Amino acid sequence: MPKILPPQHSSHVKSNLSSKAKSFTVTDHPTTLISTTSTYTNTTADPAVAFINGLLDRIPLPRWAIYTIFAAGGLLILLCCLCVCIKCCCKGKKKKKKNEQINLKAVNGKTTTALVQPDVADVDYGSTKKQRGKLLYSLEYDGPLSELKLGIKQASNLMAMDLGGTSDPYVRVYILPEKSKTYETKVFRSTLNPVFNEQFTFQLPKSTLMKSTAVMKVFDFNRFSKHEIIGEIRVQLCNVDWNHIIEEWQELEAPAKFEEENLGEICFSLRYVPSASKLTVVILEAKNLKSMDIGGSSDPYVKMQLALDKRKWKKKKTSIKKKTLNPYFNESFVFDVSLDQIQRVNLVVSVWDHDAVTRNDPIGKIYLGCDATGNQLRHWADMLSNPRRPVAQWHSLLSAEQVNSTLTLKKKIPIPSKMKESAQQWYPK
Ligand SMILES: [Ca+2]
Ligand SMILES: [Ca+2]
Repeated sequence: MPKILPPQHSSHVKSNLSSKAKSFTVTDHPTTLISTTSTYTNTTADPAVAFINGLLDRIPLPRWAIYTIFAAGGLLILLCCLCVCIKCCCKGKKKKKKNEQINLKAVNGKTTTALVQPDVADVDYGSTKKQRGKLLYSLEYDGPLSELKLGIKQASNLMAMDLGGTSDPYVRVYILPEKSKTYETKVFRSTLNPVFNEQFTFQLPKSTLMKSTAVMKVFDFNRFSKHEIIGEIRVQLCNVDWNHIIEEWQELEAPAKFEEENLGEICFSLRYVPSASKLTVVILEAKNLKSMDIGGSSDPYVKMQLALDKRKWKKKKTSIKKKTLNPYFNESFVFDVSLDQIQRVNLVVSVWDHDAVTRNDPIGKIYLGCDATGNQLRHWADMLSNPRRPVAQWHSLLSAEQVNSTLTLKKKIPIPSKMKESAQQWYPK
């Protein structure tokens, strides 16, 4: 039934015809009183259609214009959906292709970082901070025995370091700054949630305990390449409440960039004889070297490299001392260096761990010479001011990265003596 509007209403409608009147079209039957444009569509009794028509009537545009806009909008949404679908399909295909490339390389027995790294980036996509996983450890101190017991219980959700999406985790533990002992847990193969349940004992008097830091480093074992660090935890022992046994889960942090850990010390003597143009280096011994092998030991040897004007020039190395962190070498090496050259050289001394199967790893490095500073420069200056006399000194090793970034050496320079030799071969006296 059409509504019969009271007179005051109709006057109100007329006065606001342009804006409000259309609301009255939402009726069961057309009302000729108000709208002429909508009446013919309102002949159906469907209230939903009537409602839509009412809405359309509110828009101050002709119907054909409204329909065109809706059609264009619909087409646009359809196009967007199509684009998203195509993009998704392409991404899937690309990933598949990448995996195939890696598998092919693996079959050939070669892997290149260039191929592996984009996949890692894919995994990290969207998260700014790497999730390294967490570690459950325990701490307990026995005062009368001066014993610190550090337990490595388990780890969870470790970062995957290998291609298969897993890691081969083990934990290395030591106490700084003493670093008298370094322990390692067993290696667990292909898991991100290893249960170690191992405990390590450190002899530490109470006074030392309060100045020490417990370091727990989680590594991924690799048989044929360098073990990669997954993350680490450092606990300052002065902040621990020793009245209780501590057992705590903690998130693994990114490893410290330049290790303040003790890499070891090396003792050698330097002697320079200007008249003979000879520099003699005697590698005497090293002590407290960092353990690089799983058994908690290393197989150290020492490399000496001379750089002239920051260019690699001459090198020599000692013999390898098997399974020791305190090797005794007492090996002498002579370099021909003129008085002019000695002002422009740097001597890089590095200690390496020999590995039979995998690549040898640098334990630590130092350099002496015209670009050196501190303790190293002093040793060099003492040698120069005491010609013909050997001067011995101990040096603390720095990380190889630290030294390499400070002393950036350029490519090797041609050796004049060799050129002379070959020239002599061609033109014998
Ligand atoms: Ca591995
Ligand atoms: Ca080794």
